[in-house]
Amino acid sequence: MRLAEPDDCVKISGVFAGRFSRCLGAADRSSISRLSYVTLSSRSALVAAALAAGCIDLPAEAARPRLQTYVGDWRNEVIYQVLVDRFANGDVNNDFHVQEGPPARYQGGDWKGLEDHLDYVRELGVTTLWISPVVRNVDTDADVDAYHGYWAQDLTALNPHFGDLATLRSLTAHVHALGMKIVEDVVVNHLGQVFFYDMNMNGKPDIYVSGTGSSSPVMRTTEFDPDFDLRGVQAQTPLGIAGRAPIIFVRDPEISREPPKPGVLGEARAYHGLGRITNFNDETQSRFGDFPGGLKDLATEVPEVRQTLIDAYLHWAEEANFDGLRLDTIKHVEHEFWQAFSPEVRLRMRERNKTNFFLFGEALDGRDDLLGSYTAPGELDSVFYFSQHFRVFHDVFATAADPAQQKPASAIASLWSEKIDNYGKLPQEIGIGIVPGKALVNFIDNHDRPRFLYDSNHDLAALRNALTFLFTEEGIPCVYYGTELDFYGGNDPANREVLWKTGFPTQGQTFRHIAALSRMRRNYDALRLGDTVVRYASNVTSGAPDAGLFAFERTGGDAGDAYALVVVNTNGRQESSPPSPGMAVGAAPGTSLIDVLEPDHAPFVVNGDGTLVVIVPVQSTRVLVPTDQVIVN
Ligand SMILES: [Ca+2]
Ligand SMILES: [Ca+2]
Ligand SMILES: [Ca+2]
Repeated sequence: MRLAEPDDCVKISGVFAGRFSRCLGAADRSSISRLSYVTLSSRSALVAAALAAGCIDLPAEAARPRLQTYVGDWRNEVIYQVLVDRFANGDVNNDFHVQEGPPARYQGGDWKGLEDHLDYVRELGVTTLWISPVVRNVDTDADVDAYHGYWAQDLTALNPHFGDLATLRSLTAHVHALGMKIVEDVVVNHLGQVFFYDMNMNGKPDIYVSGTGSSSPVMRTTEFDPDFDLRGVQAQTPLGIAGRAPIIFVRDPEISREPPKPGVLGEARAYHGLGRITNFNDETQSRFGDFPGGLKDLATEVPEVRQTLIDAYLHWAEEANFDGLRLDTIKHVEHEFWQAFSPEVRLRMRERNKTNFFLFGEALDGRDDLLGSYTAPGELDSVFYFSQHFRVFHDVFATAADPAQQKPASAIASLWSEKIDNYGKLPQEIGIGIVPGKALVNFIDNHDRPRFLYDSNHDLAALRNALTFLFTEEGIPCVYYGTELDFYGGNDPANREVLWKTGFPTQGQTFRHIAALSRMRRNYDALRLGDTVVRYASNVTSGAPDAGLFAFERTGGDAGDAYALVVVNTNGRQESSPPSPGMAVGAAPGTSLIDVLEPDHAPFVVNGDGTLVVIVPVQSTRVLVPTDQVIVN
């Protein structure tokens, strides 16, 4: 063996060393652990030995993946949102800057950990993973870490806390091998805390206190995160303002706080430079201001910036074989950006043989018309149904214990009736082939909202009822990791619990409930593909037999003759039923319907006049399917 040249050295760590240590004996393991750098030739020998032992699938990890389409109809998918740092720690070699315990610090989870626990995810019945952003971040800012991945610094590098390209490719390859899919989380609105505004022009980042005189309030200004100023953040001298403050990029390699990459992102002209949003209701601030925390707003209208963002994120989709993009903070970016971004992404993925590439966006906003505006022709396939998060999952389900707080079930009908006006009326060209209003991403909670159990004062029955609703309504269900284990954290970061400390149990009631709902949704075309007709929507939450009752049919459309009638009692205090003679339904008179969630219950038979009598126990749901369509498994 020749002596190693520096360039020949390859670090053996992460997935590579982990796989070795599983395959080799104890003596070999200890020698590997001492060996952080080996020569290429000795590495090759180790690889050959491991391949011979059948424990490394090297081509899948090392080679550029051959892209292909894994998804037929996105409504067949169930999305599972994973905060990578919090799900599973599969490789302690990447645990730098980890501080176990405090939820605002890195905890050590990574892609290898997720790959190691795909069986857990699969048992839950979810089919598509949405993972944290993959690119390198500014590691830490003001003693809070970028464990969530939303503080990008270098779009050309992967986040070393999560793994390397081989690890990421290995994860996506394993996901696809199991028949699952995986989407990339993309932020184009801003980067992390990468520069400061040198307001006093002394070349260093300062914090000052001003206005301490008797008549004015005390103001604390940090040059990293000054308030919005439409003129641009201003330099200030004792003589007054002095034009735009210089933008100075920070160089602190220890925490990856360095001039951003690639290209133009390292220049001041790539940013709006107007300071932090202080009023989110101000459209100008919302569009052009820095996100709170000093997340620097990108000048997404500058062609070079726009192209850089498209190229950088598509690169990872191509390198890692992602099946779609979850797009962050879309309402803080101009529509023209999405009109340029979306068609180019679709075309380029199609050129690489991947169609049905899903583009879905996040606007944290209750305005349904605003959400829908991003699904206009030429923009996104879908958005998170945030209006429903507020107006249904919070207002109707999470408040079920209190009739004074709870909104009636008619609020659901009212929201759904807005879909037809607010969302794009045609599938996107070269998109997923589904009208946006029929492919909304439904969710109960996520990493930016208090968990449902926190919001509902730990109302487990309400959670399970909300989950049944999530899995039976039109659209694509999305489950936030930990929901299956009854996590109950409040606002960020309390809602970002470490999952692996639970030991990945799969026998809890909520876990089994979600698994059963996934199976049910898979079994019944109506629940995935059917159109929706609302059959009953109570106006009251108490004081009447029908309090809290809501019923909708799923049938027709791409489901053909498949039929399901979902009858929900949102009420937390009483059973509920429609007034005599029952509710009018679309199933023919005499049709016998089975509750597939309670198949031992006697069938419900449609009356001769087309009405149906159905009593729904407190805070539960009946999913009724014609007897001749029932699938037994
Ligand atoms: Ca780790
Ligand atoms: Ca300064
Ligand atoms: Ca912006």
